[in-house]
Amino acid sequence: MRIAEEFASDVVLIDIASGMAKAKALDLEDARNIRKINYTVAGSDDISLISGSEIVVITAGLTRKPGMQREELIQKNASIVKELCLSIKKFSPDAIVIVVTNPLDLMTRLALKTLGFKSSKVFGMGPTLDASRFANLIAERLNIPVSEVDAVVIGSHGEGMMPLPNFTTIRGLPLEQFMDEQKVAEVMAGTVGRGQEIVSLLGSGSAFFAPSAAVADLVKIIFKDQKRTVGLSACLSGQYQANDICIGVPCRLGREGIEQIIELPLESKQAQAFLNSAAHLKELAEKYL
Ligand code: 2OP
Repeated sequence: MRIAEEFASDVVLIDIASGMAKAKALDLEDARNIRKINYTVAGSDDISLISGSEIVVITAGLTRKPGMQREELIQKNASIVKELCLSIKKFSPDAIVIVVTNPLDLMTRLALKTLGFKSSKVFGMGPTLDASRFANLIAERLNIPVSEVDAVVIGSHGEGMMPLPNFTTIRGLPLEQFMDEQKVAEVMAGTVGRGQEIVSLLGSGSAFFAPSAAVADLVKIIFKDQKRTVGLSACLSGQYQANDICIGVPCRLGREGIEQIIELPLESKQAQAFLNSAAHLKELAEKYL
């Protein structure tokens, strides 16, 4: 809905559950008169409808149940993502593909390998959401407008997530000037645990409003060629001393996808934590994918 409203563009929803995507498409189009926007949304279980898409967002897959880690979804979601990517390759070979399915970094790597597209055109939405959560918790704690916070999160979209207080600023000033170490540690932990907090409260399913805002923002950056720097799960080839894994890093994004991976000068403890997170992802990828 966010994408259709913002671009008044053609959106196609695909779901394997026959009727589900069609129902949502009808419901979304029923809102057009009230919203006074002439978008079109089609819904189907026939994936050939994505033919010629410029951007494909993969959200299909199981979500966590309370108490589960994202990585426990690996095998089931891998078969779903793989099958989808074979269809995307066939019907939309020029698309930019944004992966949302968990475990995010591993599914992004699997999508990239199955699609065989350039690594600049296949990436995961995760760190964008994580940074928004970090900013939200900081703003709440300091009682300031959330728009004044510029937050940075890297690492895996999982337990290896790394909110970076030393690269996070408020009106241009480092976070540490506004909070003591203890409070910084609390908002960092709150950020890492936010997805799980929502999963536990919901009881079934996982967060969707903030993830949808993050996806819509990425789509906007691409369509408008804004070249903004955002956190993405990108496939690394030497950056941050990591190879052949997808993991959260700041990227400049534009019409052609990732234009540049930004290498932050991490503190040595952070660099080590990042490498540990990357090594853990690689181990899982080699074991299961
Ligand atoms: C989250 O963090 C679903 O992984 C997603 O909420």
